[in-house]
Order: sequence, then structure tokens, then C-alpha cells
Amino acid sequence: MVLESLSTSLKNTLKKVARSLFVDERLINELVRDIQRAMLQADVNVKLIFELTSKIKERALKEEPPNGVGQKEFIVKIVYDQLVTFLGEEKKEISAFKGKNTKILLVGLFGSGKTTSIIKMANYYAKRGFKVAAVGLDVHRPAAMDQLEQGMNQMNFPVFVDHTEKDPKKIYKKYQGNLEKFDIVLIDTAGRDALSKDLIEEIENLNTLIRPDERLLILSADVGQAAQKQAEQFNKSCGITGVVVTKLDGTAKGGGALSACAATHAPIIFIGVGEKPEDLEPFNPKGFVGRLLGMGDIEALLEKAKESIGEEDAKEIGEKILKGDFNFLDLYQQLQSMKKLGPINKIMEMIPGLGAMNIPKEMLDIQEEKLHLWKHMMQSMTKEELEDPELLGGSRLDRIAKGSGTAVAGVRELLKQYRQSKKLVKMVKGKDPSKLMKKFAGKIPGMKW
Ligand SMILES: Nc1nc2c(ncn2[C@@H]2O[C@H](COP(=O)(O)OP(=O)(O)OP(=O)(O)O)[C@@H](O)[C@H]2O)c(=O)[nH]1
Ligand SMILES: [Mg+2]
Repeated sequence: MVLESLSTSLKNTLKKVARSLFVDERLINELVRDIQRAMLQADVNVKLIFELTSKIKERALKEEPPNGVGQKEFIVKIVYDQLVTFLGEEKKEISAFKGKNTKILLVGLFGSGKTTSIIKMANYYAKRGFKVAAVGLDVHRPAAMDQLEQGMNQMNFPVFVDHTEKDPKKIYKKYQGNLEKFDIVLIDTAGRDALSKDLIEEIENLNTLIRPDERLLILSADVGQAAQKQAEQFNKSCGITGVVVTKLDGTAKGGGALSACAATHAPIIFIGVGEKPEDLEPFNPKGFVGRLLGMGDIEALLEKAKESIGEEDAKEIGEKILKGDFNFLDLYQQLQSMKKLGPINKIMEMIPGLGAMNIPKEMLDIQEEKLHLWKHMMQSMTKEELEDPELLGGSRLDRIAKGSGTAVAGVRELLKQYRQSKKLVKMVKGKDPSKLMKKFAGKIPGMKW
């Protein structure tokens, strides 16, 4: 997952709290030290770390848990709360609606991910029914126009580029009329090695001409806490309305970049978590921290589901997963629908409780071909076998393997998958290790589960 090592350290820290016999100052000091160590490794600024942990310590020592909430549960809640505050509390979205011609200017240094983010954002908004288009104003890098054009063409989205014109203002003016009929216009600009006078001037000129609704700074997460300086400089020179933090998938320093943005009060709107068009997520501090701590992020899961399988189906899957009484057919349906949402391990971390568990890797790594085989096996089963997979043994296994042209070992594997899934769902329903969080989350208003 994104920020894997930070997440693992924080989850282990919270498990320590859960396992401790009682809460005392020693435990709180240890918790604080663990969090500090984890944050330092994620390249978070030392001053920010101290502010965060002294707040956690102060609250943990002074505040009393509300009625019905245990000490340990309360500590977890404090860590969650403070991390959310640390990352900027509110979720900011771009104000866009159909019929409004929202113009979004993307700015940033070389290679920060501007062009890639345009393709991702085009995909994001198109999937939500917006009419999107992009216009290329990067006249500096020779291949820039081709990159934008190819990326947009691959997705069948309209794109306006000019391969010969050297003045970005002229390119914009040429297409201005065409761009008016789109709900969202994404504007690609040129980067530089640093925020030079030349770049500031170029952005100012485009700003005056285009009057964009949003000026987004694209920041690569691998700059770590140096993101603060970049955000401050860009904001001072050209005024930014939001940030997209890219490449969070490929760096351990992401915590530094995210907290640095929060410290400058630059709202993070999206995060980039891969190179593909779908690797973009709206940034929601609550959900993000939930996932980081292994508590899940149902909102993100439903967002994803809406995108790929429609709202109704998404709701149904959610209900089935949480209900937990399923047979082979349900398992198959679930796996298939979940496949559509994306890699299963990415989905798992959004489901409350699952993120905190050590799920066997082979279980998450279900290949499309395997799903096909399983379908054949299920077609060779009787209705009662489908409804009660535990009936499967000896001769039934042989018969199913023969009937589906597969091997007995394969049918056993399906059975194993079924049992594991069932066990997993049982755990989510209230046993180990999510028990603690689940129990207390229900009691605290605003806590998402
Ligand atoms: N892993 C990963 N790679 C990314 C992400 N976003 C962008 N990249 C990669 O980073 C590289 C640079 O991305 P671009 O979109 O070309 O960056 P740019 O800001 O347009 O760069 P210039 O046009 O040169 O200023 C490309 O190889 C992208 O595939 C991300 O979220 N994750
Ligand atoms: Mg570019």
C-alpha cells in the first residue's frame, strides 16, 4: 500500500497498545517514541513530529475517555484524531459541475507528474459524467505535446495541442473557443528545474489570460519534507488553490510531503498512486489515516465501486461482505465484482478491519484465469454443494474435477479459498484483531467504520 512502512509501524504500535495490560505513562511514552520513529523514517519534519506527539501525549495523559469507551480504545482514537488534524482535517474538492466550464491549470517542476496527472484527472472526471478536455501549453520540452496527445487519445478524450507554435498564449487563444463547451478543461504547462523567474513569468501570463478556476501545484512525494518549500514558493509567486501529490506509491518519504503541504495550509486534492490513468485518488485525510492505521476507508471503496460497477452493485457488495454468510456462488460473485474494482490487495486495505490483518498473499493474488477455472468447477457442482461447500470430499471432488476438466488439487484450492474467506469475514465481524477498533468506533460519533 501507499506508505507501507509507515503504516506497518503505526499498526504495530497500536497493536502494542491493544495488547498491553493497562495504560500508564510508560506505555504512553513508548507509544510516543514509536510514532516519532515511524514519522522520522517517513521524512516528516522533526518540528512537526514533536508538535504532533506532544499533543498526543498531552491528551492521552489528561483526557478521560467518554462513557463506555475503554482507556486503550481512547488512546487509539486520540492517535487517529491527531493524525487527521496533522494531515489537514477537511477534504477539499474542486468545484465543478456539469455545464460549468471549470478550467484547471496544472503547474510544477520538471517531472513532477503534471502531464500524467492530467490524464488521470480526465479519467476521474469523465467516469463521473463530466465532459473533459485537455490543452497542451508545454512548449519547452520537445516531446511534451506528443505525450499529452497520446495519453488522452488512448482514453478517447479530446485533446488540443500544437506541435509547432512556441508561444503558449497563442496556443491557448487558438483553442479558447473549442474549450468553452467542456465541463472540465485541464491545462498542461511546462516545468523547470526550479521555480525560476522565467517560470513564474510564464505562469503569471497564463494566469492573466486564462483566469483558471483552480491552479494546482503538482508535487512529487519523493521530495519529502522539501515539499514545504516548494508549496510556499509556488504559492507566493503564483498563488495555488490546491496540490496534487504524485508518486506516493514509490517512496517512503510520502509522509513528509503530505504533512509539509498540510503545514503550509495548501489543500491536497488528489494523490497519485501509480502511473496508470486510474491511479489517482481524491485525498481525504480521515480515510487516508483510517487506511494507514488499518481501520479501512469505506468512502474510498465506495468511490471506486461507483466508478467501476455502478452505485447499486457497489452497495450490494458492501452489504454482502459485511454480512459474512456466504456460499460458493456469493464468493464467486464477490471475487468477480471485486476484480473489477482493481487489484484485490488495494481493495482489501479499504475494508475496515482487513487492512490490519496479515492476509495470506496468495489469497489476494487471484488471477483472472483462476476465476474462470473456478466458474467451471462451480458449474459441475450440484445445487446443494454450491450452497454447502463443506459437503465436498472424496468422490465429489473427483467428479467435479472430471466434470470441469480440472484437477482435484484445483478443486481443493477453491475449497481452501472459500474457507479462508469465510474465516476472514468472521474476523471482521467482531473477532481479533480489529475487535478493539470496531468496538470503540461504534461508540464514537464521527468515527468511520
Ligand atoms: N509511480 C508513479 N509514477 C508517476 C506518478 N505520476 C507520474 N509518474 C511518472 O513520473 C514521470 C514524470 O511524469 P510527467 O507527467 O511526465 O511529469 P511532468 O510534470 O509532466 O514533467 P515535465 O513535462 O517534464 O515537466 C513519468 O514517468 C510518470 O509515469 C505516480 O503517481 N506514481
Ligand atoms: Mg509534462
